[in-house]
Amino acid sequence: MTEVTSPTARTDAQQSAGAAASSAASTTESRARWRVADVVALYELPLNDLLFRAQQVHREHFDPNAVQLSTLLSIKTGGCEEDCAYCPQSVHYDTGVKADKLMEIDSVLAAARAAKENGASRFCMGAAWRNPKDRHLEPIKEMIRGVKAMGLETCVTLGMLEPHQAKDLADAGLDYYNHNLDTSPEFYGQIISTRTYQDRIDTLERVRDAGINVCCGGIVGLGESRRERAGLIAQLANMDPYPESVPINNLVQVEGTPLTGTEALDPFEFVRTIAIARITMPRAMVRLSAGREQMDDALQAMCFFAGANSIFYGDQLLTTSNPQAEADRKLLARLGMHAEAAQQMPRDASGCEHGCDGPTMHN
Ligand code: SAM
Ligand code: DTB
Ligand code: SF4
Repeated sequence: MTEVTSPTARTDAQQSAGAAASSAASTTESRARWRVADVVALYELPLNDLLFRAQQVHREHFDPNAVQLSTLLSIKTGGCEEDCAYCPQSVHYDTGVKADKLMEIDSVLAAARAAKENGASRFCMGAAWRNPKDRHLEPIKEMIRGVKAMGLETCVTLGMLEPHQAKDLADAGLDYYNHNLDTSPEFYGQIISTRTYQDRIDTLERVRDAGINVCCGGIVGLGESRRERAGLIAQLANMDPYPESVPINNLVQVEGTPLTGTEALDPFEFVRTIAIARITMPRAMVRLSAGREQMDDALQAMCFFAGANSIFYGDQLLTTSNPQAEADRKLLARLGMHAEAAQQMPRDASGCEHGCDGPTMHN
């Protein structure tokens, strides 16, 4: 039977070190390799066993009742030349999304100010580009500096980057770059034909080399198999180091895209995916991303129990809607959860015996 308690170590030395260490908090975890079969075995656990393990891992590293809030803004909407089959912003599909120019800096900063006042701690700016041109980066760097000056963390997602562009963004003080692997290498070709999996990995390496935190996850409900979902998680978890932030999107079906009409994913399979992201990437922020508006409160609560500790907060994602901020505040209050004001620092192995995150938790 497949071992489901730990990833496969790369070397004998790491293997013996890994065996001696506890399953989740080991210092060898970032060097350990998850085989797709290991991840499939996690998917096959009874749901209660999987959730119990995920919650244990979650509590070893985070305050289980804290949620980080990121607000998204589409700073350049539509007209994208890529053909991602899920995306309403691709020129290849007739979805009614019209192509806009890059927003003015002042309007972006006004939106960031509103997000801050509403309680967000991170502001994410998304552009529907295959890749930005160098001339686009000047205003975007201004936006990053302006948003940072408000005390918000910054994230941008602009498509593929050249090494000098990643460095430029790092010099402007960018905290996170979002670029998703989206799905497994095997299924990828059925979803996107205009750029390769390796293109995505190259950009992620450039972001990492520039010293920017990596926000990288994927999208489920595309019609992929469980093994292909496991393949995505294995790819993410085997990045060395794995991403600091892992958005898990559930497909929002938009009329006009080729994926409209795809059979919806079993909600428990979505919860399992969150739990497995938590177990395989213990210190990452796991973000319950697109698709939340289609979930009821109980399902979202299960996702938090499974280890999700970040959400997109604000009435709009990029082109589709998100739960109203007021509804999210009420949900968090009903669950006894609270918004994380700033970056949640993962608890280290010497963390407080009460399961707190450090001295500030005792105030
Ligand atoms: N153009 C950039 C790129 O592709 O990297 C940035 C924006 S793109 C919209 C960011 C991510 O949003 C995609 O990688 C995908 O995971 C997610 N996404 C896009 N459309 C979606 C949809 N209809 N439902 C769920 N997630 C979606
Ligand atoms: C991510 O993984 N999900 C966000 C963010 N990164 C940029 C985008 C979700 C988009 C959902 C479809 C839309 O609103 O257009
Ligand atoms: Fe373009 Fe990004 Fe949409 Fe793909 S996901 S079509 S790259 S905006």
